[in-house]
Amino acid sequence: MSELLATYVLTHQKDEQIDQKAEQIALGLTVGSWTDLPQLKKDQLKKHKGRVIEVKEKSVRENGLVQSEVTIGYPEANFSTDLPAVLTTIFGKLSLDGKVKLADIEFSTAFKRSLPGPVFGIEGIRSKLNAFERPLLMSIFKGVIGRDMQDLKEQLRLQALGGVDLIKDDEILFENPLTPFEERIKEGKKILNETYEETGRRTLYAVNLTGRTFDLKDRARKAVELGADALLFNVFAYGLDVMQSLAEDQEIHVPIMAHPAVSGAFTSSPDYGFSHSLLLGKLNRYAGADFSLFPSPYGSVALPKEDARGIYEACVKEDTVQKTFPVPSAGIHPGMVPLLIRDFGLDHVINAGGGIHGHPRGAIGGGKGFRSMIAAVLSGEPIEEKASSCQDLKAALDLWGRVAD
Ligand code: 1AE
Repeated sequence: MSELLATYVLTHQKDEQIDQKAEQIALGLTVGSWTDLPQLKKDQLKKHKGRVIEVKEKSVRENGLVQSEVTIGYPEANFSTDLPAVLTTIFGKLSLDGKVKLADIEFSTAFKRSLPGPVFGIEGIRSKLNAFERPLLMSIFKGVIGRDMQDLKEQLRLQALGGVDLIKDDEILFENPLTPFEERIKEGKKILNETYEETGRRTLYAVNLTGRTFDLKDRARKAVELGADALLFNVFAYGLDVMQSLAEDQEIHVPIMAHPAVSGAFTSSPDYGFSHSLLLGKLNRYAGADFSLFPSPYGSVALPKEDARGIYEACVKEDTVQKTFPVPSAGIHPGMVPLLIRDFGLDHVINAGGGIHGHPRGAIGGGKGFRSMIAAVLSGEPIEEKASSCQDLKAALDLWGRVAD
């Protein structure tokens, strides 16, 4: 009988009986309730009751509270093959029941067959761009709310000429009369074809897929029909299952870029919610994200390094599904590139909004400064030497400096 394993971290008083609590969870989230149910049948218990697999003490905090790790096995016969059913079973009422954090889920191989994973993945994205053996570079439209198509087109052109591989909409750009969704796609395509003719470099544009949930598929299909390269998606405002449905739709055959907006409400507490690696790494990946954006350890919105690394690992480790491109983001500038490459290797996307547009020589200089820094780190050329031959890198380092940890 197939089982799904859920690992929780419980924060509790030293004298609390965690073995008992674990048994209550295993029974309460499957066939039992808070009171005895004498009518439970033996064969029902055998087939449907959760089982406690492991209970171990993890750490004792300064305030005396203990953290214990509890792993429960849930019979997959209890739920249908969809993430809402899984999450409601293993972390439904339990998520409201004291200091419990869902650290990890281990799906059976059979269950994993129902999850699409990224349709393109790291390999597919690299092939589209013909860019290998280096981190990709992405920039973000900034300050475009209240601006018209002319401004947007100019910003797109400058970003592409700076040498970025990808450009994404700002996640807070929604349908609006000045820069409508369909216009952004059509006009964006023209501009990026022009810059391709000029530079020979492909740049992909991820347009923000927004609106009411039940309109999303039609909007996404329309986007693809108009030639959209990729879709940005605020997955945690909608839900993982919504993203999964988009990824599974063969008419929506474009990469999906999962934005972490709203996820902090589910992940940031040490005692409640989901672990970062589970939500932004594993679940995003299984539900079909080709890219997962998350705060890096270094910028304006930062995660502890072990959390950021945990997301990265969950995106790229060998599995039955393709790999998701990890995108450590927020407040990134060229002075952080050596640390980003050290921490996340070649298979990640360096993503910057302010670090491109705020460059003293404009967005073209911003992109070039990043590309030059990436080249220096990969070739081992001393940064000072590279900066002396590249004005754009020098200007970025003069303004923002280098970051060390
Ligand atoms: C964690 C997501 C980062 C993001 O989407 C964004 O817009 C970052 O902007 P900058 O690079 O901080 O200006």
